Amino acid sequence: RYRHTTDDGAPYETIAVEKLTPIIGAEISGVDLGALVDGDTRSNRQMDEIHRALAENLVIFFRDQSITPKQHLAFGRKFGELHFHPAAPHEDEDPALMKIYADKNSPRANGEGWHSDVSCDLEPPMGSILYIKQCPPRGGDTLFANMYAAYEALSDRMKAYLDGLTALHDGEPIYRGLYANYGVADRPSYPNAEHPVVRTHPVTGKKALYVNRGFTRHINGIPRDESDAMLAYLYQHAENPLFQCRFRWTENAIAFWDNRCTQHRAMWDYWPHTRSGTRVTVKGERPV
Ligand code: AKG
Repeated sequence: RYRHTTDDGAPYETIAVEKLTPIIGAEISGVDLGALVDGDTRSNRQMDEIHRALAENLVIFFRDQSITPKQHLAFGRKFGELHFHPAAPHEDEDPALMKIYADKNSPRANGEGWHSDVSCDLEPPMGSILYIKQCPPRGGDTLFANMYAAYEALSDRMKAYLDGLTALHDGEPIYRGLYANYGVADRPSYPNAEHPVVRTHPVTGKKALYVNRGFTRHINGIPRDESDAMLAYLYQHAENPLFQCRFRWTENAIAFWDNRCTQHRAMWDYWPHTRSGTRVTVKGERPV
């Protein structure tokens, strides 16, 4: 049985942090992100506390934000260089502004299966900042899962088995189907990369399970049927609702998740309605 302990830590002073569950997710209030990025944030305690809230909760949410594409990009840059998606369509203003869009004519929607963003890149993104401007009347929630918790809940024998293993992550199966119909002008590339099955988060030093249904093809160095069985088990384990939260969007809400220790999936349960937004993605490091 998995026992999670939450350490609430010191109180926040410049933002309010309301946890969605004890295990993952928190809603942040008392911050105007547009004003925050336009101000001098180097000495800004709010930015430090947002960093801390992300590290503690893995995904954080902000409601009723009014930010321009420039401010969205600038907020992302506070956390590092921006990541450019290898295949997805982007807004005209900037190639780092990825479109998230589905309507009644869409053949597919983004992120319908559990994944960690672009884990097929050699240096997958550390975080993604999604700003949803148009919501369906209901539905279109996003689910997030804590991969530290998924790792910690494995048996000691399973942890020992996984120690040192790597897996191949491949973008092609997802991206070819998803973006083929978008009329992307540039020929998309479909990266692939090998990453440890269990990675250590560079900021918290904690171990997280790092295989996902979306991108992971096989575990290296073991027979294919063993890899298939092992991945099937790990996905089922990682998808336990115990490790999850579910965010119900409202217009102009923002979700900011850490891809290094979470997975997420979007619900496309709102057809024929439209859901639309943009994502800014922050570069990450090679997983170790
Ligand atoms: C992503 O941006 O990676 C998604 O999976 C889409 C999330 C969403 O639309 O809620």
